[in-house]
Amino acid sequence: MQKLGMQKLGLSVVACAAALFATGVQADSSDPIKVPIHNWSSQVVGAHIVGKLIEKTGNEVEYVSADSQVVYTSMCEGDIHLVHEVWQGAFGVAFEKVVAEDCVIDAATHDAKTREEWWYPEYVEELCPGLPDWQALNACAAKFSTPETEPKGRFLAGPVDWLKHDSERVEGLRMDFEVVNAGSAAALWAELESASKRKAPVVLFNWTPNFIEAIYKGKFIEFPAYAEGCREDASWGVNPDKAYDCGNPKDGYLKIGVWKDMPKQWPDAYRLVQNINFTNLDVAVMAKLADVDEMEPEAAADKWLAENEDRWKNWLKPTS
Ligand code: TMO
Repeated sequence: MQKLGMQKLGLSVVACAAALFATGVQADSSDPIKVPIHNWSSQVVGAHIVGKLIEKTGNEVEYVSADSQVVYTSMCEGDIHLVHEVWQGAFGVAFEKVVAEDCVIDAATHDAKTREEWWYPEYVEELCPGLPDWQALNACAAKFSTPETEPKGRFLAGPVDWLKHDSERVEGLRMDFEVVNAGSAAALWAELESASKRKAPVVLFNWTPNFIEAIYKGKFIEFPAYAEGCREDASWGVNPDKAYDCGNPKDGYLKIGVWKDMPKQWPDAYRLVQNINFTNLDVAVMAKLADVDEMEPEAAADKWLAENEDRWKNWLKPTS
């Protein structure tokens, strides 16, 4: 359904671009800046923070529900104008491809350092000695089995559009696990809560910064260290015949990407966007406001803005 929406959007943007050529552009355009809404909470809250700041530059914002992989193609085509949470682990490949094609600008790097990886709550260590090492996990794979995956262990992955290549990794490292995708982030947290109450073995996808670390003790699985080449080059790593025989980046970047014509079409908004800089705490707080405090995204964004006025006022100052 989201993909269909994207195609329709593509058409209207072609018309829009044609009109733009005809008139020429000097001041910030009156067209709205299109900001995607994805399927994890810090992003949804942060999109409204970024959107509200853009509005302070006198521009309009339109929020568009978007698949978190397809969005890079959409941004390349000018259908979407800004992605403010580009996680290296999940989206680095898609993002770097469109940057290399010169249709997307790598506009800013947040201070936040990110990690996205298989994760378990602390009590699982008693059931499976040797954790967080991946081989120790694999040695007790059967303990993680469910009727669906028996006799293999279940790895509960995120929604498919986060494209974590978990099945490729299971194959690359010859693990006795089967990947089951959760339908939503909320489904991951519900499963974690239920397993924790029963002290049942569970290994699932998690990331940092996130609100989870404020509520649960736990650790990421340590796979063979990520390195350039592991994802593309089969000969790299412990399995000479398969790619993805490594973990995700541990100190991954969090970036902001924008459509190549944003600096021309919305120069004031672009100046602001280059100054936006979220820390680990910011991203964790955005997730917490939504997932723990159960605030609506707009109200959560207002709260964050009220508590960080000194910072964003500086981001809005024109640089001379
Ligand atoms: C992109 N994500 C933070 C959900 O891993």
